[in-house]
Amino acid sequence: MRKLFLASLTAIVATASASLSASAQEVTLRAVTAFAEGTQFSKNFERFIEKVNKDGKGLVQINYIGGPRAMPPFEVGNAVRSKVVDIANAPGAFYTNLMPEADAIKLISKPMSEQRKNGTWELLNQLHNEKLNSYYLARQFHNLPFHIYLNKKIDKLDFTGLKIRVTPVYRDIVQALGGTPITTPPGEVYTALERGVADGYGWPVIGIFDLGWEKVTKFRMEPAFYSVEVSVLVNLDSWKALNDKQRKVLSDAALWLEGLDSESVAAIAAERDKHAKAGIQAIDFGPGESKKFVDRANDVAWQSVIAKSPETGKKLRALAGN
Ligand code: 173
Repeated sequence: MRKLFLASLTAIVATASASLSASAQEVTLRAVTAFAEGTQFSKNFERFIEKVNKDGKGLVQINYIGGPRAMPPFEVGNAVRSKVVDIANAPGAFYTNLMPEADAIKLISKPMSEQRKNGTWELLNQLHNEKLNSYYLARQFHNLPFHIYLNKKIDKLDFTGLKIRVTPVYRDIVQALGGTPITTPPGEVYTALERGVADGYGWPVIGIFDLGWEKVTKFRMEPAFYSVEVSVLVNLDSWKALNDKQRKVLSDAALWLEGLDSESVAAIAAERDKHAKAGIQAIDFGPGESKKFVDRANDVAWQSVIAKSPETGKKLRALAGN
């Protein structure tokens, strides 16, 4: 009798600890994005989440909390730093308050496969570790540029008298050309244009249709410049708490996500076409002026990064090679 009791007790304990270790093995991470759900700069991150949730069954799952409805975009960096969330999808431009060097990521346009080999990823990861308490899991959109969109026609590269909506991505070049920068998150762009609070805005070559901005946009200024960057960051404590198998699910999905950049070329062509159909005209000052603009945009942005962080800024510029 006593033997039987002990045997069944052992069985119960064994079952209980098995399910305990099974559930302890599957970790659920909370994720937010700095862009509206379902829009261009959240979409691939959402595909990444789907992939992790499929490949990571029994190991690691992601609970997608959402975008700006859940958290203000400029708070996302701080949220991943302080572990309010475990994963964030955000551009460096939205957390330069915590990591001034994040403003340099837009100036690095080498493919991630190269950045992972030549030391760029390593340096940026180290900076994210130190300043954002985060692991730099992935960087998206290295081959997608930005533009300045305008509602007032200009006949030379001069923004004097123009108020232009910016984030840190465009602030230095807008100021260098005499414009007045107004910083807003993406969610406030439509109203700023509609009310004439802004005469134009900076944004990537794709994505203006997501929030209806084509209705309040007349011109797209050429040339395209910089390199869009939206990174996936994992809180460093959350990352360290994962085991090797769990980290592999995330790292493999990160490489897959970076591989989606191959879709950019077709997306750019389709979007420029869509601009034309929506009546958005290109303002183009020709190859000479365009080159001057791109060189100026690069120089003022690097100067600004190097002024804030001389040693690291110079290292990043050497790695970027521009
Ligand atoms: O314009 C912005 O809000 C911005 O900085 C950005 C950065 C990356 C992708 C999309 C927008």
